[in-house]
Amino acid sequence: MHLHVNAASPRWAVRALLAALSAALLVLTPWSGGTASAHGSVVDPASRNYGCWQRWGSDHLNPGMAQEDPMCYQAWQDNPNAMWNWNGLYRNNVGGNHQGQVPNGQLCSGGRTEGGRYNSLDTVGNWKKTQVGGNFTIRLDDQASHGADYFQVYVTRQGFNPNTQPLSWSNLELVEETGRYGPATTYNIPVSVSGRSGDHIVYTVWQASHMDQVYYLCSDVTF
Ligand SMILES: [Cu+2]
Repeated sequence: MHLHVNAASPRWAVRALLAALSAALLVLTPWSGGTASAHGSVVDPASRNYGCWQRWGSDHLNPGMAQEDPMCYQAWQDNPNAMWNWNGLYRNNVGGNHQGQVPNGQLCSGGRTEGGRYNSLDTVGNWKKTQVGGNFTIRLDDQASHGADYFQVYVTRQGFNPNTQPLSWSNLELVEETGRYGPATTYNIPVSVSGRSGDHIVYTVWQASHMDQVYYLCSDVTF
């Protein structure tokens, strides 16, 4: 009987070492999804964390990021997993109550979802922006082909300054609500807005169809 203890100890040590190694690999290895945990995000105009992953994912230890792209820099400092898991910014079981589940000032982190992994995306500042016209198309990649019950697209009101003001629901105007999209790996959502110039935030709510899973995605744009 006492042999069990002696025999088990080295095995546990090996298992612990292997677990530590694979955890380290998970943290160190950039990945774009394609696994069982794949979900999705708005890739154009890029969501905040997708953009930071796209620009810096292969070079995220570059100290030049602090100067060149300070908002991404603070995001990587806060939690690199916000970028490695760029496709995982969702809440489950929202019951359609988006404004109740996602408080003002926390819209870009989906209400500090996933244990706070995405909190850095709420940081107010000069995020890199994508140039768009009054008519543009949102492209959303859905690696797991969840489908959509609907998409709601909001744009900040003219006069709101995304570089200095935290984002609240009252700053947003609903400009598009779609019908159902069948499961696919990419969705295109045409949007038409008027009366906008300068810097804005496009806020996309993706109600997935496979279950009650909702994605809350901030994209920084300049009209
Ligand atoms: Cu998913």
